[in-house]
Amino acid sequence: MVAGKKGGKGPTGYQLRGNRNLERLSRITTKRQDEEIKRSLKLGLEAAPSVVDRTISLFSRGHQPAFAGINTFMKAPYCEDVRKVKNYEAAFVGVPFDTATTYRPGARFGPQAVRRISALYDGYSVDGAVDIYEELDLCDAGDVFVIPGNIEKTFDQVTRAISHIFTSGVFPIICGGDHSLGFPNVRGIAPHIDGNVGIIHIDRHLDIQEKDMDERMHTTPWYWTTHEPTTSTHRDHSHMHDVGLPNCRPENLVQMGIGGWYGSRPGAVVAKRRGTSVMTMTDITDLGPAKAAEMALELAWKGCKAVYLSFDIDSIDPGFAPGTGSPEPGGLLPREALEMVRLIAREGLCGMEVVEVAPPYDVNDNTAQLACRVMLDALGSMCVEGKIGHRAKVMKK
Ligand SMILES: [Mn+2]
Repeated sequence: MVAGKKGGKGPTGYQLRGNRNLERLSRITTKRQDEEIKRSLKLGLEAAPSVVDRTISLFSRGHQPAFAGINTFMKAPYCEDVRKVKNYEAAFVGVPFDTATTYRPGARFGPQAVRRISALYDGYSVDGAVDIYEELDLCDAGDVFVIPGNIEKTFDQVTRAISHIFTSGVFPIICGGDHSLGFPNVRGIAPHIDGNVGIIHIDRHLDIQEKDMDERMHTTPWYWTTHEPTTSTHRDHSHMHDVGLPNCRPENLVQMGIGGWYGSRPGAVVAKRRGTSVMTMTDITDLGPAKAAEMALELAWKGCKAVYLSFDIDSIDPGFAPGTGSPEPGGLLPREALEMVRLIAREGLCGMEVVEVAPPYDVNDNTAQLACRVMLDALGSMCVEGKIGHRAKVMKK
């Protein structure tokens, strides 16, 4: 029994997870924290004599205070020379692009908002029994140079950038930007995977129509990502070449949380024709988040070598996540969304994106904070399962 010495065992015999987790966390080294203190004192100078805690520096150079300092994601090192990204295990990368929104814009400010609120966190989670700060070499790779007003050039920039990170052996945590980015993001990863790639897409919207107002928009990523051969019987699009990435099969695209009254008409035809798995919000409430995640994993992983997670923040009810471009009431509760993300990430991911955070409509940074949590919960879950990071190296016997 790995229980804590005293606490956590009730009369019912139920062992509190919290106490079990405290035990696990106590065995993780504090190497990074110790290094940060040394570095802060070296770069930030010694504190005034009246400050009793001598680990505090004069100028803030580490995580504390959370409201101070220059924010990268989680105050991770800024990998300014992106050729050195290979020195890390995971990289946050911003894609500040919202030209492909069809209702209200603003998601170009998503990465900055997520960075800002991420300063609240230090990577330590009792519920998750994980210390990302110690267990994962994380950096902030900065933003991709997007071309405002030009969707196609931006797609090319994004694919090349994500491909650079992925082929450097680094897990990409992509922060949008609008959902059109799903296509160039996956295009940066899937060609480097020797086998099929499943996609778990959590969203209120299908986002699988061919075009929207004559262009590829944030309503179209999965049309261009999932493969449809020209042998298909349909002839209702102008191009006669294959569509999509050859190793992204529509049967491995699981679309979770779909519903509401906005923009589904054209995408529904494509989803039906290609045979994607459409799990409505009602399906999720019927199944419960755990069962829904289990089913999504089964469908996405079937015959695949890897799975990619695409999380649209508008999948969470706008009561909690108002800062988004196309809000749709009746979505997931934050607790449900985060539980599903943790369960999905547990099996490992080849990359992830969180998109559609539009800070101009946000309240108290709630939406940006939820986006940050989706990233952290996915990373934490993968660390615990040994899918990412170096847990074995930092666990004391
Ligand atoms: Mn959406």
